[in-house]
Amino acid sequence: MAIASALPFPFALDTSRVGLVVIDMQRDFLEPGGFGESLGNDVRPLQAIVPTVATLIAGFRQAGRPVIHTRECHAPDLSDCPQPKLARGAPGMRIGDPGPMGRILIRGEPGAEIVPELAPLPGEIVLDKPGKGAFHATPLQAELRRLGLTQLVLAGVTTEVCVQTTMREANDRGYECLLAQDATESYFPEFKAATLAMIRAQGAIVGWTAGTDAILEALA
Ligand code: TIU
Repeated sequence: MAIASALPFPFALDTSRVGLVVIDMQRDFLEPGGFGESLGNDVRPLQAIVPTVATLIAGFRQAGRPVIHTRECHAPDLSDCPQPKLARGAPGMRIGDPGPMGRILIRGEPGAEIVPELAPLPGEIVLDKPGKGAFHATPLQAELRRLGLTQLVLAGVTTEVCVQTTMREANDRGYECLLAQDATESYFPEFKAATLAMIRAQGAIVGWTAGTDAILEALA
């Protein structure tokens, strides 16, 4: 079923080969005291998309299509965190430092968990990733092959960092990528707008964008 409203041109959704990838909807990015705020950001705009992301996830579950969740986080001993990444952020609020939601961006800490409204169901794939892209140093590619997916709908945060990086990684690996434009957000509205524009430019150079309602209508 085609999504006629997709940009830059209709997206031919293959309901038997599409899966949803929800990027980093973690407390560390959405709640005060986490990694996102430690980088100097106002986290409130990101909280606003939670209901839309929940609707998108529910639609994929309803259709019996895979939902894959990612979490950006690091091993407790920081062995998977490059030194330059470690050195960024406000001193005392860097990766691995103690915060109100546990050690910042560390696997297993409360802040690294996905927000409760979007909690993965038992059996859904949850990938912990040390980078911005979800393919780097994770089994994502193997999981997509195992599931027989050729198309990915992407959602989550932040649009121009982990979502766009993952979308570019997937596009280079041959996946057709559709970004759910109202189920993603940035700390910088102008960066989100630019990301949507650059994805669609040059005849879908990175992929397509569409609204959650249109995606779910095509999936149903
Ligand atoms: N800082 C920022 O915009 N994003 C990140 O660091 N990670 C994700 O986007 N998940």
